[in-house]
Amino acid sequence: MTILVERCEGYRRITLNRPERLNALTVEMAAALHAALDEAEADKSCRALLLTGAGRGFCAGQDLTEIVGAGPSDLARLLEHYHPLILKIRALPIPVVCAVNGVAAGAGANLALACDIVLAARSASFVQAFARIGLIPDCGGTWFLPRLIGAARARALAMLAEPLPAATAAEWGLIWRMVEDEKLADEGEALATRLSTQASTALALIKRALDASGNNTLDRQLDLEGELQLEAGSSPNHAEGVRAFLDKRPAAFARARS
Ligand code: T3D
Repeated sequence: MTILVERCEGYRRITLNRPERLNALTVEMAAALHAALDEAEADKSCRALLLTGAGRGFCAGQDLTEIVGAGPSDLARLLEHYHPLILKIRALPIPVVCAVNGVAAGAGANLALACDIVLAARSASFVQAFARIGLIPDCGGTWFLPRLIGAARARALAMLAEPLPAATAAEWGLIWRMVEDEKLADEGEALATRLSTQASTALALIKRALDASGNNTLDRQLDLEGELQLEAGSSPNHAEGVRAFLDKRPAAFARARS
């Protein structure tokens, strides 16, 4: 099995599972991952996802043995599999936590950056390895990097293809947080569990609003906020959140997405 999917209370854990190749991606694996995301979306009781890797790596990007001697049409075929995966993660109406347990290189780095909240182990690193093999960052790398860390750092990471240690990635704002290696699994689970108990409609709408902001003017974004706030405000979770605050008790949000 190239990926493992576990159903946990309120969320699903997806583990990339080709540890002998540092979980390098194959077309088969990308298809399995896409199917797992579709299934998670269809299951209304699933309110968060946790993505991580088996073994000492998170994901070493495209499995290079699969593209040896590949021509342009083969490369296009690969991108046909990867780009929908990235768009799918961004479009999912649930938060995706990525627990980067080791090196995240090439498409593997950008798969992690496509997720909503990225935690990384101290020993992990992020490598835009593409230029080393005569390619450009794909899977959204040229989009995510400048937005997350600014043009100067994005250019150097993409052109030099040097590993960025997790500590620096956190310091630069490429990821949410670095944690000690032995704490990564617990922290990832705690985050996914916590997100799964929050107001799911609000989290889905926050994701939509933030993703749209990069291409909006302030007045268009205010319009969007108004539209989405009306939707959030008419959800039973909003009423429960307010009642819980006034009752001085924890909110008991719906266990299923609407
Ligand atoms: O054209 C297209 O658009 C297609 C899409 C492309 C998107 C991409 O992702 S392009 C970038 C592809 N990825 C890379 O170029 C990274 C290649 N790997 C590395 O540079 C290094 O392995 C790492 C920096 C990630 C880790 O280094 P290290 O020293 O910790 O481990 P290692 O010894 O290099 O790797 C361990 C094993 O995994 C090794 O196999 P072995 O010798 O034990 O049998 C190695 O060959 C294998 N491995 C690592 N990465 C890949 C891989 N096998 C196939 N494909 C890989 N990407």
